[in-house]
Amino acid sequence: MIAKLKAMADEARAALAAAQTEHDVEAARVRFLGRKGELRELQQGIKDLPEEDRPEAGKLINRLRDELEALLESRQQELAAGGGGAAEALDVTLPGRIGRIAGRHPLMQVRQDMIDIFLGLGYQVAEGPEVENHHYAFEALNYPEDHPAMDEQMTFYLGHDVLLRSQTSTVQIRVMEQQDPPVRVVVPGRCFRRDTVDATHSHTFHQLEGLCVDEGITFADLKGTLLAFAQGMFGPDVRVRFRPDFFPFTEPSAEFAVSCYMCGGEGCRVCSQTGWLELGGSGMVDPNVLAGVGYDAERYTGFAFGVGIERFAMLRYGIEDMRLLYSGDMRMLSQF
Ligand code: 2NL
Repeated sequence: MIAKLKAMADEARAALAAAQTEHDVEAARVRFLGRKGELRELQQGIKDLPEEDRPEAGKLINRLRDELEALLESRQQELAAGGGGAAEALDVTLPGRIGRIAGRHPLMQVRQDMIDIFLGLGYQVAEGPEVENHHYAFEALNYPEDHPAMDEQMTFYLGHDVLLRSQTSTVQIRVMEQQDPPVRVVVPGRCFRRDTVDATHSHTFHQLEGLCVDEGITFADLKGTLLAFAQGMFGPDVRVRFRPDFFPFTEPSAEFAVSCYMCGGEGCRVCSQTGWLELGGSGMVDPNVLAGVGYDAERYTGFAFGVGIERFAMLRYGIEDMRLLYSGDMRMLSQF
């Protein structure tokens, strides 16, 4: 009896492994597990066994039935999946799953466009620490000892003489310490100010500053460079305007603005009817700053400027609330 069962089991396994169609599987089911199948036939032979062997044989038959049913089921599924085996259930002709492709954050797009313009003008890009000390943040930039920018109300202090930079000028100082003129460098980077967050202010923001130092650099070079920058960013038809301003590190100093790219200077909603968009500050590097890094301030002159990257991004993309730039909200970011 047991030998017969084993022989039947081997045959059934072989038949299933050889089955090539769902029809073959069904035929095997009828032959081995069907109402008049081989297993049923053997089961009926149990009653002819000696009394003490019957429970053992019954158990064996039940186990075999479970095994064969499971085998049938899995073979059936393999064939239904369209292949002769598990390996072939993979259809290599199906198109792959396409992952989501990331894009640059709008701030970083604008930053790169700015950098590209200056690369075209022969500038290099430098970056430096966000955590600074009094010397680089203020002293080297010709701030007087009692300047309010050093106040805890305006600058984040992490400890005694450890603070977060509020502009990237600290890096230009480091560049000048490292190399002699000519210097042509732009410095993009994150800056920090103790501002209350609203639609146009953020405690953490981004700047791009530029510095050019060489023999014979004049304010005309500053104007021509910032005109090229403005036209690169807003198109060939824009004009630039300079008005007197004050910074400790430049003399003379000037704020600069671009004629409104929207209305051409007529006055519209974008420029608040002024015809101009203020972009940043600029000026001729104060001789004290040049002398402070060891340059001969009689021989070399230079200009410098600084702009906020958020401002440009908001203008270009029509973003009216700066906080959206930091929200990480995909409904916002996926538009760029
Ligand atoms: C602004 C003003 C400015 C500079 C930044 C600079 C750097 C060195 C020396 C001299 Cl190392 N100047 N940077 C100069 C003028 C203005 O930024 O309003 N930025 C948004």
